[in-house]
Amino acid sequence: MSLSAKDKAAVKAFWAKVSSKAEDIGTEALSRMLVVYPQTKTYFSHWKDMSPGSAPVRKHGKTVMGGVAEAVEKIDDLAGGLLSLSELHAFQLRVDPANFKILSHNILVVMAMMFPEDFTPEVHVAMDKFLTRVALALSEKYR
Ligand code: HNI
Repeated sequence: MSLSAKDKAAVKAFWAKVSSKAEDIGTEALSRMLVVYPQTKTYFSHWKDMSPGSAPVRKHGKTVMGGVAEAVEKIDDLAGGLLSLSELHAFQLRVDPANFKILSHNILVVMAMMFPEDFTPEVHVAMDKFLTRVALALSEKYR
């Protein structure tokens, strides 16, 4: 399930269109993840407020999408490009890698919601494959 040249071009073009809204995408995706998959809340118990759109959710939504932006830049070598982020999640944060799939799904849902015109079937396939590869790259250091 590797990304074709066409997929990569579609990811880059879509990201160029939506990246100015990265903070909103991240906030909505994280908000939904915490509501729809409440088991993910355990990692954020140190936050004052985990409710949708709260200040820490917004701040972390922006941070996570910074990671996605980095992944778009490193699209030709995701495992290498996301290595230190993978190490951080594996050894320090100890996030169960099953959760990467869950957040990726939420990011995809929110992108479809926020950009229905640009989210064509081709973009859908490319972004789905890309986010799956990102989740896989983040899981790299777990074994
Ligand atoms: Ni994640 C911190 C990117 C999925 C829990 N995470 C970060 C940081 C980035 C990041 C960037 C900040 C790193 C730093 O400080 O150097 N995380 C990403 C990306 C994904 C992801 C790109 C997947 C698309 N993280 C997840 C998931 C969880 C998660 C699925 C848990 C459910 N991340 C964390 C936690 C922190 C974190 C916890 C520390 C934040 C804090 O406030 O303590």
